[in-house]
Amino acid sequence: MAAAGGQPRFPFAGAFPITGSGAVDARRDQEPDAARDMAKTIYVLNGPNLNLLGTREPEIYGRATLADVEKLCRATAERLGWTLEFRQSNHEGELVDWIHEARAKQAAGLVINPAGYSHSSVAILDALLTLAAPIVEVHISNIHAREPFREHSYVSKAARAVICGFGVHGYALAITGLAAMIDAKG
Ligand code: DHK
Repeated sequence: MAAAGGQPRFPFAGAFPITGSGAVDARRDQEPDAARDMAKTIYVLNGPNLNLLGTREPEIYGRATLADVEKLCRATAERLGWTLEFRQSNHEGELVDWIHEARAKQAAGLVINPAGYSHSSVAILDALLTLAAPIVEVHISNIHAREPFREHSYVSKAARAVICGFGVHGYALAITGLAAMIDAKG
């Protein structure tokens, strides 16, 4: 196909720009930075009612607040040289969206306390099963020493490790263990 001026015309030229090596090099310089950041990022996701930590059934979940847990997680991650995304939601779909985000951004690993959704959510399990990165499941309480319905967790099917019964210290153990798993692989 030739344009009026005798120049060949490529209808998809705009969609598939042919760039000089300078532009390609510039992109190459940028992309690895973002990829490198995410390669050092761990997601810590918290499910429903964990925003009430500290005041919710303290005889089971203790007196530490979610802000205390975040501080503990950040200190642990920082000591190990990891960056942290720390989130909590009372909504199943939002947790699923964050798992998709961790997948899309190629996070290095994910810690999740799915709280009540542990025992009911196939949607969260399915989302976790799409992640190539290792997953550690955390429960503050010992779910095996409580009501029978808490003994089964759907999420465990996708988890490389499960920690329960250590109180909020379990989060620090989860991050430490996850970091060791990632380092061992990479
Ligand atoms: C937290 C919850 O909210 C419960 O629904 C789970 C978990 C246990 C925990 O121990 O962190 O059954």
